Amino acid sequence: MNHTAIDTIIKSSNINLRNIAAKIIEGVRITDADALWLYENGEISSLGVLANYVREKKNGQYTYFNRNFHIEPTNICVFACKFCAYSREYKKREDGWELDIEQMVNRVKEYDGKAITEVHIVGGVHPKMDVHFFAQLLKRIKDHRPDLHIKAFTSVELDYMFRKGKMSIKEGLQYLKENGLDSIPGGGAEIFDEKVRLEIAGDKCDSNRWLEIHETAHQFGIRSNATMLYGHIETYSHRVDHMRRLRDLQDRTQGFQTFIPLKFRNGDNDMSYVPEVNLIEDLKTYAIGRIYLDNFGHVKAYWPMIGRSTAQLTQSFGVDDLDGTIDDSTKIYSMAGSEEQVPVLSTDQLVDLIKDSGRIPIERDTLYNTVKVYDESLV
Ligand code: V47
Ligand code: SF4
Repeated sequence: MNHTAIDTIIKSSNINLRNIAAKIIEGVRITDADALWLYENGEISSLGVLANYVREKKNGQYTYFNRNFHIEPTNICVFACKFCAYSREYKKREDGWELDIEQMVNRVKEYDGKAITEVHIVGGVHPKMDVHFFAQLLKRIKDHRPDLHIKAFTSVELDYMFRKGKMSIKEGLQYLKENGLDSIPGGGAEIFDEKVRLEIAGDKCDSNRWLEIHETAHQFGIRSNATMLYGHIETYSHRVDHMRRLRDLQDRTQGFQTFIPLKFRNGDNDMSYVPEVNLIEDLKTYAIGRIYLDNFGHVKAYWPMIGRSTAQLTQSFGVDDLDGTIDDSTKIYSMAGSEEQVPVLSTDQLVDLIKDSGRIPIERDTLYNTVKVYDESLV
């Protein structure tokens, strides 16, 4: 690893920056106050150097990706998050979509014979799709393709289906696991601060419940991801508070795989009046996430949302994983004004995008086992 850049920061005339850099080099966790200082005062090139130091210490020159596809069972939703451009009310369901099990299994069959390792299933919270419906869906997918890893349902969806099915979190997760659930995606976290959450996401699954579902999942050996929706009405302190709750949980379980900052996009939703943050703010958020979450193995950028050029750049600001490989068919972002209206990238294109950033692409499975290293020098 090239230490020259961080050595320069260690000699910086700014005592706060010097102290934070020293902690990072010594592997000492930074405090909430440090993270806040970096948000408020950290200049972008120093943040890049510090985040890249942590990134390379953890993941070297590797950038991971996996081959997955999405199924979105429905966009009908009982909730009305203000940032959401995707959901439709049940009473206006003719404007949305509702897939039945057969349609979703057929979607899986479209990938027969293709080297896909994961299906990511998330959608709106439909009042009529219950825990038994989803258990049956999982079972049908596993029966058809046992090797496919099923990453499914945000805590928001799980919370609703367990409550409706009168199941505890443990009972619900056990039931879904028996039917084929392998891991849980990171969505629905938004921002944990209760006041901001209430304002933007109403009465959906609260922060403690989101964390409790992930903690229980980890106790069952179900790994999960964690997102943070940033760049709307939250403050820097709210972002630090969000990450602190994740870091604390991770200390207890080690069950999170990756942290995924999600940039708020303001297209066609009830928060369209909130301007989107700029690139510097994006890079800052990735970098501070990488520095602060010292117990997370990976930081992921979801390229359809931020665009492929920014995704390339994030790899110098802590990111070691790019999601959204091939045929990315999710609508949650394209409906809110994502950078990539047709977010399709072939594996070869993604590999080139990573190589062009000077990193070594690694195809991984959901649990970060190596499927293939794309480095000619290792062949
Ligand atoms: O929870 C919704 C976000 C999330 C908007 O775990 C928006 O591997 C920005 O969580 N602007 C769902 N964000 C997507 C998600 C995800 C994506 C990729 C990978 C993984 C993973 C998880 O999308 C929601 C919400 O936070 N979202 N609307 C919007 N207007
Ligand atoms: Fe429903 Fe999820 Fe959209 Fe909120 S973000 S309205 S829970 S689909």
